[in-house]
Amino acid sequence: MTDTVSKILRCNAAGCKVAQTGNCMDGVIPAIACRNVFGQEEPAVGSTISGAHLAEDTPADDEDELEVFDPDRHVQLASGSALDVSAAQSILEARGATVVAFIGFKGSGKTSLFSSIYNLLQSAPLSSKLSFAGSETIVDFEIRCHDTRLASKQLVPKTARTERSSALAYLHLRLADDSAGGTVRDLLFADRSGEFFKDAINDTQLCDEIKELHRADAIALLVDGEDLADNQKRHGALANALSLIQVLVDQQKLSATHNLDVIVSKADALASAPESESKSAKAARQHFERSISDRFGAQIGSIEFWEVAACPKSGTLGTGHGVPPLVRRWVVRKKPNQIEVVASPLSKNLSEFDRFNERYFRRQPTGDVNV
Ligand SMILES: Nc1nc2c(ncn2[C@@H]2O[C@H](COP(=O)(O)OP(=O)(O)O)[C@@H](O)[C@H]2O)c(=O)[nH]1
Ligand SMILES: [Mg+2]
Repeated sequence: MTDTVSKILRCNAAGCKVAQTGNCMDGVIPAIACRNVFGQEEPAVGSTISGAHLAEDTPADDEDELEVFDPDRHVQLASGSALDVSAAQSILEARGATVVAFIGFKGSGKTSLFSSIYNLLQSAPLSSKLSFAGSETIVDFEIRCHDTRLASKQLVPKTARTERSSALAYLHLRLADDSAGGTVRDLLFADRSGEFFKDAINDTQLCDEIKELHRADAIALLVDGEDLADNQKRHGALANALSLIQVLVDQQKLSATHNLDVIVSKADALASAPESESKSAKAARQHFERSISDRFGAQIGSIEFWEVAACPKSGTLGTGHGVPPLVRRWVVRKKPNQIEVVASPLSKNLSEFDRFNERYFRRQPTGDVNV
């Protein structure tokens, strides 16, 4: 054994176990790229303890020693948690991605919508063309989707609430576009608590904190279809959505460079409303859409109107009603400075798992990685 000097990864963030595991708590890859992580030189005895390894207060018994990360032999796995701004930025810089920023009030269906995309991809490609090719945030998707599944033993599907305190978080999905020779498309969904948007209407200074809008390729404004179907709540819901757009336009957070998608969620609630309510809902919705186009058409780059039922609780609409065409629209809405990564055509006669493996690591038949 010889005395060597090795670098131990440390982190300034409380609770981060990078020193023990080598993995950044925020999922930044490589961990040293995280702004909180730094390497500390430390004399170490022997040559096997190194890299992102044991902290001083960790029992250093030989069996627990961690190997140095070797890019030729090891695959760096993401922690699977939601990404912070710097981790999302790393994906944008490394691969390019379509950024979709979700806005709308609490309970309008933001989290359910992008979680449903992940859920739909579990069983089949979207519109038979867009298939799952990986995600850096699988753990967070699973947490958000759990209550919509039978395993949760919930009587009706629910979506885990986005906590008021939680800051801006990004969820990541990678899709293989079979209509474009298997081109890999990365999507980043910016999610934050709906209460924040309510506060922003009354305190316009808060708009400066909604930084995700600046870089977004699409801004998805969710309007609660359940409120729309309800005579008591309808006008308040539509007026609040209009106020949110107005505030964002006034504060120059929404402008001619943006694509705004106004999405009525929970279409199942509208479809199953009694006829009298559904007639008034339809008329109010048409008026609302006209008002948006008339008032903001000249100030916002493009405005489109959509309807989805990400997670229907009643009626005949299937799970994810209206979601696949919306995703397709997002996928092609990329700002021009992004990097296109073309995957090798997928081999035929492979299992879905092998096809995923092939897409994710994009291995050629020789085993070379061609990214
Ligand atoms: N009926 C119905 N409820 C939905 C649908 N999508 C979401 N929800 C429910 O609406 C509630 C709020 O959704 P959530 O995504 O958390 O809203 P967020 O606060 O905007 O993120 C949850 O209980 C969801 O289960 C839908 O398509 N139909
Ligand atoms: Mg939410």
